[in-house]
Amino acid sequence: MTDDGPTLTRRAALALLGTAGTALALGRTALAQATVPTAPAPTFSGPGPLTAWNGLGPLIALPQKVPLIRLVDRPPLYETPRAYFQSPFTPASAFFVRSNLSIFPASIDLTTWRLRVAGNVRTPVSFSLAELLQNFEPVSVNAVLQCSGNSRTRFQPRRPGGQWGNGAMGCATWTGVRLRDLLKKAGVKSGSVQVQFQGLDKGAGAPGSGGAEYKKSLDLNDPVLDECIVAYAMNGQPLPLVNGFPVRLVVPGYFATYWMKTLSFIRVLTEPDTNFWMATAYLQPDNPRGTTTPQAVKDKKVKFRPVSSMPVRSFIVTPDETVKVPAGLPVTVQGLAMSGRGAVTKVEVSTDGGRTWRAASLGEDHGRYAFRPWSFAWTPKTAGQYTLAVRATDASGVTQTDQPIWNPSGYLWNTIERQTVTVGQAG
Ligand SMILES: Nc1nc2c(c(=O)[nH]1)N[C@H]1C(S)=C(S)[C@@H](COP(=O)(O)O)O[C@H]1N2
Ligand SMILES: [Mo]
Repeated sequence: MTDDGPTLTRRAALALLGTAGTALALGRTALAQATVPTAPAPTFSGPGPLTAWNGLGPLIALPQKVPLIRLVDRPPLYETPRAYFQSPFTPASAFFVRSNLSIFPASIDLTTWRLRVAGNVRTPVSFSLAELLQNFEPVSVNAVLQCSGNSRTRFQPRRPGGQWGNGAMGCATWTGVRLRDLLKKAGVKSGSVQVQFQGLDKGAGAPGSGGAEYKKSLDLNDPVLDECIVAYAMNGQPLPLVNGFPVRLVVPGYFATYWMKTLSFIRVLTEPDTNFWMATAYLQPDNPRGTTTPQAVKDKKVKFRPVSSMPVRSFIVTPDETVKVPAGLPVTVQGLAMSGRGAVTKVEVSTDGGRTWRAASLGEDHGRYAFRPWSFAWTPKTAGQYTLAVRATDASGVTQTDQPIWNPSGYLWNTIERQTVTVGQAG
């Protein structure tokens, strides 16, 4: 469990928004931030859940990036605006940014940079970027990267941490070297249990946590290891530095916490990793949905385990709350769906707030770990307020529900998303 460190200003802004109890468009957000810098920090037992699609913050551009919604500056939490999700692939320049430690490298010297593989191996090895590019078979995967705290603003009672709307996710074509090929070069010795990953970022981490080095580990017998890629390209281009240049780990279907940026150290371990980022942070209740209650946590009745695969989710991208739809004319409702637990098999849309559902058409299949676009033709007959909702089903047989999720860290939100639309008289 970890506090992503919202600023006082953000908390204050959230308090105001919560009291107002409204879903806000971005314009009003900036106003709220500007007018309440000194309001007291609320507790996270209130205010109510935020329902705006995106988190709330100013649009700020980091180096190599387009303006993104800044939630926190240091460590950086920048969210991708909704409009970029009109495509099932997210441009690298618009990809969300999140780091747990405050000091991220400002440059990488490729003449000295090496990716090292060490620990319980026959031969410790290291690779330059050129060697990774030239000496290994390149492989690609289309995969969604999603923060485990994506949509944390939906939690009720509210949870501390980055107050993400839905934009702490993105999908890219990742190209690089199979992790297994690198491990093979080093030769994993018997008695090994996990493989640990570390990048180049530094900083104190949560106060008193001992989390000054961001290290994540995967079990050597986890089948996901066979699909892991050490990626040097994102949509065919080098990764932006803040998204992990020169290489990052890609763990298809798993939450982003394992997708180590500026990956530079791979260590084969003979004991399970008990560092802060494995044993204390990024834990979910030990059930598939990752849900429990505040009372059960208080009573110490909850068994936790590290987060791993992402549950099925779906999102309405257009129309958004700024669009006025004319009655009697067709409008296409569009969006994306995804699951880390099996391909998306069905998407359904409701135009009556979730009472009745009809199948949406699935768009092009870019692979089981990618965003699956969907669309739904809708002709609202009469003027008025409508509530659209979307739910997806994946190959594991799970369909999204209205049941909220609750856990102390605000992870794994996948409840049905809704969107209000105003339909006006045509002509
Ligand atoms: N080196 C490094 N890699 C990291 C992290 C980090 O703090 N340091 N954070 C992880 C988390 S929690 C997330 S959500 C993603 C964010 O990736 P992005 O910034 O490319 O969107 O990176 C993951 N990999
Ligand atoms: Mo994250």
